[in-house]
Amino acid sequence: MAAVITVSPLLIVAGSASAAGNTYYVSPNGNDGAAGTQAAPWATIARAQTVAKAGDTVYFRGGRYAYTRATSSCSGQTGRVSAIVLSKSGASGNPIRYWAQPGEKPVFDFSGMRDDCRIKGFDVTGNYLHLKGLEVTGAPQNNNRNHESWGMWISGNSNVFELINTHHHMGPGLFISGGAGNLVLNSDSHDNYDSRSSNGAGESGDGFGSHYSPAGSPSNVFRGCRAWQNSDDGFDLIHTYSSVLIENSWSWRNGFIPGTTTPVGNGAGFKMGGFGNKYDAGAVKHTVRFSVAFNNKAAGFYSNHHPVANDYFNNTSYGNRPDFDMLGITSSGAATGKGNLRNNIAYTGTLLSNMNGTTASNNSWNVGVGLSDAQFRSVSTSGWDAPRQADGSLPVLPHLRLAANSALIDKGAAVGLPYHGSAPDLGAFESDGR
Ligand SMILES: [Ca+2]
Ligand SMILES: [Ca+2]
Repeated sequence: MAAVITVSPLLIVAGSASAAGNTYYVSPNGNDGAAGTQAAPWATIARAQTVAKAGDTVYFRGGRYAYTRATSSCSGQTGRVSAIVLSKSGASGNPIRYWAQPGEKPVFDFSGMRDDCRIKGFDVTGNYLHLKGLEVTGAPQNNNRNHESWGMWISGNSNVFELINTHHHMGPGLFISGGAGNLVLNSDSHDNYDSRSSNGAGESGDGFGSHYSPAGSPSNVFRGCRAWQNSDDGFDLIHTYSSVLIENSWSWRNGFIPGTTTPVGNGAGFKMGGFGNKYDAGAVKHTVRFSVAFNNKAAGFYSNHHPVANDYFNNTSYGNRPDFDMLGITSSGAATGKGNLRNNIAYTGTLLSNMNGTTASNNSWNVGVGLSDAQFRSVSTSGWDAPRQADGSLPVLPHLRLAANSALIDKGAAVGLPYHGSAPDLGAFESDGR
């Protein structure tokens, strides 16, 4: 049945005529035979997708959307199935929006799925989609013959994932596989642990990943994201051929069984590329800036045998082992330091590894300042998972921000990014210049 809708006025957007979209509703108490209106919502995102088109908005009412079976059968115990497939695309400047009803919390819960193969919770193959405010949890491994399942798998392009809270999957929380030009904005991925992986428990439970994107394709961007208590890495960029930008993001306590101090997976805060310890001529430069890693099992910032020097600008690494590990690889396969490091702070933990071969200046270890807790307003490692600000950006905490009289203020080098005062400060948080 077609939904009863109100036709909105036409808008002129960026020189092209574009109809303001229609609005639909989905509720855990809805019915896919209903009209899809606020008064008579649908029950499933799949039903909404059959109707929604570019420019439309689908609102999800709060509550639990529980899934027990995939859209197809497992081809075998190592096959792949999906609970939700978003294959219908929006258009440039005119996405299909799948948004939480403002003030409400829709939870997509895959923990009840019993499919005996690898499971994708969300399988996003479409382009120009905007998902916002959705909580995604529980993608299971129902056998021990695979490396992981996935909370969200993205092979589409030019999508926005905003205010996503993806957690407690038996595999990565959000995994971009071949997609390009996607923006992951103000999202959290945590407590992911693939306890039944065939290559070892916990070895694939990353928070966020970007992998396999083709050479020359637009960057995937992670901005304002947090990854914590994931069994493998917080952010992982292994095996990708298009540049990735990570900024204003935090990563902590990865590499342990969630909620414990028992080590399991790799445990890097930001794993910035690499190709399985091999040289690859297709490698490109990635960037991580204004980001914080602390108390990860292994490196806070890790080059992971990447063949190209990444840019590491204005990051703070605290209590990692080590804080910066710049292990790269030469074209002949030899180990060497690779990285361009400016304005970073390494404090506590084991600081630095594989720096020979990098270009590093104006970092905390270069400027002749003895670090102590007094350089910071706070060195607390609690509360980093606090609620976000009203606009979705990260909470403002005193932790690892520079004290008013810190000797690290204005000690940085200009790298083409905004700053206050006479020069950039060191670390992830620029002080106000006074
Ligand atoms: Ca990983
Ligand atoms: Ca400054």
